[in-house]
Amino acid sequence: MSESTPSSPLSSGFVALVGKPNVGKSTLMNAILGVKVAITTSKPQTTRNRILGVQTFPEKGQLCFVDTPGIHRSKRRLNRAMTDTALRSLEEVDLVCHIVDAAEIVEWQKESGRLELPPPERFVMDQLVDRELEAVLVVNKIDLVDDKLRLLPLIETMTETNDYHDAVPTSALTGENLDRLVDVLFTNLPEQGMLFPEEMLTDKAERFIAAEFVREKVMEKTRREVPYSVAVEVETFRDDPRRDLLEIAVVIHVEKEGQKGIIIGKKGSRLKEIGVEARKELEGFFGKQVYLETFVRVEPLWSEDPGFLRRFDYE
Ligand SMILES: Nc1nc2c(ncn2[C@@H]2O[C@H](COP(=O)(O)OP(=O)(O)OP(=O)(O)O)[C@@H](O)[C@H]2O)c(=O)[nH]1
Ligand SMILES: [Mg+2]
Repeated sequence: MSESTPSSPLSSGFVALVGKPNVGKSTLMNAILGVKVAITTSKPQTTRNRILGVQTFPEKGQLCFVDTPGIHRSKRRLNRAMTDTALRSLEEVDLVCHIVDAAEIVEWQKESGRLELPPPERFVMDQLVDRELEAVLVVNKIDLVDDKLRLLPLIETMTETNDYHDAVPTSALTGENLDRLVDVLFTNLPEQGMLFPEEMLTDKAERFIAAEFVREKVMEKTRREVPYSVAVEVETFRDDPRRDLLEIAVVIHVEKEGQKGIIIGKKGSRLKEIGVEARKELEGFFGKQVYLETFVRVEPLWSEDPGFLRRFDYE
């Protein structure tokens, strides 16, 4: 054995991050990767695609996270496709992190006087049990819970029932206990060496990331149905090495004329803000200057159009 060979075998595998919308799946993946690969907002149903994020731990192995859209019920075609994407991701993973919101759980337990998971979380759990998947319960957002002892009975019950190998309280926002979660994940993954080259970060193309960063800003700056009526597409992505400049042009698709007006804002003020903030993030991610152009286009009822949904890899 050479000096650089790790003493214990390397474990690795695909780890799906699943749960209801807005529980912190994407925040948790970004926190462990140390890079923002998946967009996050305070609004539910932010993630729409399956996103791979790989983190290599030279001494331990590789965690290949599969971030997924939040599992929820809806009549809308886009939303049904999102939940289908999340459930389909379960077919190809070694381990599942079922992420729940600690504050919501504590609230529900107080109201109902029951120790089990609330119905939407039970629905997710049943999907894992039906598929006989190896799973870990992640009780996230513990920074929002004052009386953390209230979580202990749930954590005990959940591991006793054998539905989960372990239950780990975390805060993806503050980073609390994420190192413990990483250790728990490694103990539940097969010893199979590294699956990807060390420098691998994601399977998503630069164009996808660029479009998503813009969509994040649109979602943050709009309300009601508007954040859910937006799809962003990169029309131009040109790397000019001579000038160390990235030229990116995106189209923000909306469903109605009124939504176009909202996104553009008074004298173009909102679209300008979106552009400035997205550009800053893109420059941080790509490590070079970005020239970003934004256009808004009306595409009536795109969220019900199978062709459009396929074009965005939503369906
Ligand atoms: N206080 C607190 N907020 C958190 C924590 N983790 C995530 N959040 C916040 O919760 C919101 C939702 O986070 P996301 O990571 O987008 O949640 P998600 O589960 O990926 O949501 P969808 O993609 O919509 O399914 C954001 O405002 C995050 O900043 C946490 O541990 N504590
Ligand atoms: Mg997400």
